[in-house]
Amino acid sequence: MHEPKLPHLTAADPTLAALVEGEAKRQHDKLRMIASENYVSTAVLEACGTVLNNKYSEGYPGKRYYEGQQFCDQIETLAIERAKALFGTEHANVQTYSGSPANLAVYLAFMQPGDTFLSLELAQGGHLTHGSPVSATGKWFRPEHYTVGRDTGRIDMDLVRDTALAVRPKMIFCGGTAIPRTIDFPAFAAIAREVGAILVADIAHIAGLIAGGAHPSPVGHADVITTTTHKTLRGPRGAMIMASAEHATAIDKAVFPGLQGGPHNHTTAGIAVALHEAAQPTFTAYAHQIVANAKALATALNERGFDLVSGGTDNHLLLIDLTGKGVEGKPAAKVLDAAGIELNFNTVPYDPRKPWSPSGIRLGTAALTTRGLTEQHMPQVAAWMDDAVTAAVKDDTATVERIACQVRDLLQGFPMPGYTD
Ligand code: DSN
Repeated sequence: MHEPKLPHLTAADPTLAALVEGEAKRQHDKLRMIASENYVSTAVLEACGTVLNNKYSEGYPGKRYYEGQQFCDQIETLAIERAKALFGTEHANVQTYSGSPANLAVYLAFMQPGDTFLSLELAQGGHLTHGSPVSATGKWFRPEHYTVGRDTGRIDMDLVRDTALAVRPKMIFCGGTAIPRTIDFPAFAAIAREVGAILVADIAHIAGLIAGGAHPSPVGHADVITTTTHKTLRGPRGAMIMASAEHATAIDKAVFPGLQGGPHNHTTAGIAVALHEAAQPTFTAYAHQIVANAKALATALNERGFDLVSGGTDNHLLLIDLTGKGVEGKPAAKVLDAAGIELNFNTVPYDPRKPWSPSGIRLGTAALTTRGLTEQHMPQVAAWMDDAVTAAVKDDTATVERIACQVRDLLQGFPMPGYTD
């Protein structure tokens, strides 16, 4: 059953309530390994489902365009102060609706249409909003890209510098959605300084690792930091922008009134709770366990002949080229899902295939760490993945069903926030 319980929803709209209950059980029974997902706490769920949904608060604490802000001002201030304390930044904006609007706000703050910026291409591990041709950021601005080494699978900092010197970008993005290795923030900062560019660190994937001390921080190196709040940071679906004091006004004006109207106060409350949770000692242990689990899984998959981009991982994320296993990413992801292992098909660097049917899969260990799994479980997870990928090649449904049962049995012993048996 969903936790908190849903008696009012069940009475008012049983159809919808049944769908939510179905999703809760699905999340309980699956080994959730989509690298950008997690389980929020029941406290976060409660905060997001309150009467804060009823309130408009255009503006910022102390300077709103609507009355009745006695409590919403305090809630947003709490979230801002907690973000600043957790990450050690001078300024935080907690209003952006999600990661893409947060990144768009940064363009609005620092760029004019047609200006050049430098980033990692989506197909190499970047993000849509880092200048993909199908994104507004690729249509309205002029993206130039650095790449990862063809042989190493790692970002080539010499190439970043050479490209920056050649194209003189106004802004440089580091970070992305499929980068299994540590981001060298000091090296990016040195290059940005040399060419006079604003350095933006998009830490959406690794924010929880940074908060928990399991990845170096961009603070003191990047001019601006954007992050979603729902990945390793384990908050509700939302985003934040952090910066030094000198950029505070530009960022705030870009978010409101530049791009958005009223902030979603219920989400702001959930973010405040998640930031409080992330400041506890248990969160440090969780962040380090995510990385330990990812490394153990990488070792076990390597032993089974999986081809990991860059050979392994430094963080929560593994990117795997399945070409050598004789199956494409999409059919493999579908069979793995049927086997109770949820991840996503993904391009790998220099992928000869298209994004809708790429060569690889991407997975992460944040959600299974929240459930309580540790390194000792990772050889078993790797074995299930190997068997499921082989089953995908052979169209072996009996094996897929066997793994799904075994996954469900294992997960019975690991409680899920937001669900009770
Ligand atoms: N949030 C991104 C991810 O899955 O990594 C996609 O925008």
